[in-house]
Amino acid sequence: MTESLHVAIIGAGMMGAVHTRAARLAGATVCGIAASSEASAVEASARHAIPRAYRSAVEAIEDRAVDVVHICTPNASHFQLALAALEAGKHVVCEKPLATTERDASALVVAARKSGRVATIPFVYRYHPMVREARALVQDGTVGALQLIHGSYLQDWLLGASDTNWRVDSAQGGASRAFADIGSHWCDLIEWVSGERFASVAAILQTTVARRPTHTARTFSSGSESTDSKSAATEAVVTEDVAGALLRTANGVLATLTISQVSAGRKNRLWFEIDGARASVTFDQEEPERLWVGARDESRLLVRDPSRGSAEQRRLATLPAGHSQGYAQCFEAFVADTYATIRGETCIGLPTFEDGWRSARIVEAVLASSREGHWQAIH
Ligand code: SOE
Repeated sequence: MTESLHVAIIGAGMMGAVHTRAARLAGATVCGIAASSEASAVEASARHAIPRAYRSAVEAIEDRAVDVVHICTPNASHFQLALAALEAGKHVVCEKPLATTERDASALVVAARKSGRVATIPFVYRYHPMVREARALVQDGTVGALQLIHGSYLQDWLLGASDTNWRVDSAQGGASRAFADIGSHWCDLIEWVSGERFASVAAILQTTVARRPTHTARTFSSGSESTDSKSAATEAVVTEDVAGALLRTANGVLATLTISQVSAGRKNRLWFEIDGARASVTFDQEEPERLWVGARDESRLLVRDPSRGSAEQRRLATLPAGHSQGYAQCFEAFVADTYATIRGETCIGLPTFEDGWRSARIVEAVLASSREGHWQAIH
């Protein structure tokens, strides 16, 4: 039996809990947790039965017992923490976006390459078994030459004028909010499933809720993804609630994308369709057990089934057909693949810091296009 990996979690919010659970299910020992203050680290360590509450993130990174550091803090802290963890010789799992600027994301890729450590980023929707099936259908020619890609990623958790979160604050979340937070998932997924690379973009970002309560949470303490600590005062919102983007791939395929965090009733609806010369494939993250395959004569609904379909669908379908898998299993598979890679195995489609940097380049082109009002190249 291989020895269990030892893990430190930095960040005690919703994502800290998701990472802790996935680390344990993948067989790791969670040694300790750091939060925005020692008191919240103590509280989180008791809540998750984690033996050690670190006094600071630095203490977590310097813990000699730790092999892997999971960074689950607000975006603006990712760069410094990931860099420090790599320099301390740790493997790193860093929440997305990898950094709030393309330059910092690129520096992290350099640091990761130099360290020789495994450095991954949870673009976890790649881990839906039916997403793997969609990719296989593109790769085996079932879909045929690509004609058009379209889709959206819609949420409603910031619909109300009283809703806020650290992500709204550009100092903590970065210059782009909705696009960097969820548009990044869609772009990563499409490039990975279709094999295409976006080469240019024309985008418009808009703020639809002009003022929101001033956010008062400390650096990375919030316990939920929805609204958290806020004051009665309001302030002008500078990050976008909605975005529209036209993209063209290097092979000339057109893609259209709609992003929103203010679409009533849409909770986490990442949806895409890839239309080819022979067939179309459609995936909906809120109905992840199925994949619609459209054809002129006869359309089909494929259902996740560990005994059917592509090798990667079978590998990731850990529950029998009809016993729903979802987001949690995606996250668990991503963390398990990260640890398997640390042990020297090769895992298909593991998103790394290179993918985080790629995403930062797309986000920066989107911001520039919206600001300047014209097409931008994506390098
Ligand atoms: C909030 O918009 C959020 O939690 C994102 O930050 C995640 O990356 C996405 O998977 C779900 O929504």
